[in-house]
Amino acid sequence: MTANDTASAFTSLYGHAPTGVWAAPGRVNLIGEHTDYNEGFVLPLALPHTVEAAVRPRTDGRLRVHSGQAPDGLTHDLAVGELTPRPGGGWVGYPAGVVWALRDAGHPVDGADIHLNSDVPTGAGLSSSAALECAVAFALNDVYELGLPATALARFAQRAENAFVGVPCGVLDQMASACCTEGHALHLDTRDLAQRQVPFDLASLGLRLLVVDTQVKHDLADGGYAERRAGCEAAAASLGLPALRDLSLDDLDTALAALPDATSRGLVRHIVTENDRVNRVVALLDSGQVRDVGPLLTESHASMRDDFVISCPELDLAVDTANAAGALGARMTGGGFGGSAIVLVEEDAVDPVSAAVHGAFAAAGHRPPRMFPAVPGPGARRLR
Ligand code: GAF
Repeated sequence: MTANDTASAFTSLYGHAPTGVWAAPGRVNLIGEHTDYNEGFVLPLALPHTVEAAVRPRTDGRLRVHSGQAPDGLTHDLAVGELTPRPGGGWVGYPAGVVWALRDAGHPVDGADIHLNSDVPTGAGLSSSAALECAVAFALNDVYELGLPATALARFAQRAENAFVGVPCGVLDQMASACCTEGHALHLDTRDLAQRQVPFDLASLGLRLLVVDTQVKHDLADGGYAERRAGCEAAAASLGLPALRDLSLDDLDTALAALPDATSRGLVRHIVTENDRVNRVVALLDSGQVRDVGPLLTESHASMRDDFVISCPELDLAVDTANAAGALGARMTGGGFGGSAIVLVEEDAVDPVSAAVHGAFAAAGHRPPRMFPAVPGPGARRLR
């Protein structure tokens, strides 16, 4: 996939050249899961996989969108003035939602022709939706000269997903796609979007981060995600806190004793310990103790499996098998209920660990996983 291919496809489709081509990446989250809508900490890195958007503005109030990956092959033609939130409306809701969110805030976006081209795996917990939203948001920001900073574009992308598509996600994925930089993980405080780029160069240390896409498709709209979010918000309210971010590790036991049931105790324990793990991982990266990050990844997985209850047999098998085969640590990444795991591994253990995971999936009768190394790439940008 190249920007020139995406531009040529645009030209054949619409009969005129695009103004430009923009790209926004998918992500893996190194640690800090479900902490974002609890106003806590996350540590994502951008994948080299991107959604590319070739875009040309229109002045007649029409929004035409086409995706090279959509099975229907259709070009959808919508009136920007009539866009209304439509939960469950399919992939068109992501670009349409970004146009709607910008216009709803008073930005003069009068229409566009858009062609999308993606190599971010979908339903794999790698943020294909946020990448799509960010590619479109960055393109519209440029072609309409809106002058919005990356953090504002990420917020518009999140609003598109929350209010237009109807998925109550936090801001992790959109901020990762908008603000990650090559060679770094993004330490983000999701309360005020304060951020720091943390150097993350595993190759120079003889290490690798493997992504294991279990091929179990997950959908954030399927209810489990919204249920966890509602449970966290209810627990914070019952503890008299603005958000679970405001509960410290020191006060955790007292808070747990005050909660009425095991489900809410599990949610709270995961969020408080996970925020602490994010900050411990950042401290280890800062002090060059990168191998010591491994056990914290595995602890995070156990917390999501046992306390937050968002893992699945394939994710557990990937994590357990990788660790038994010599990985330094592993965890599921993203929303859960399927999708991908990440594995921190010594370079010379990549082959045995990969073979062990493939073998375990075959023996269990699961679909073969897709595995690839994650090397932190750049965030959203104009390609041409
Ligand atoms: C999904 C959501 F979109 C994010 O906002 C975040 O909550 C993540 O799940 C879990 O950390 O990717």
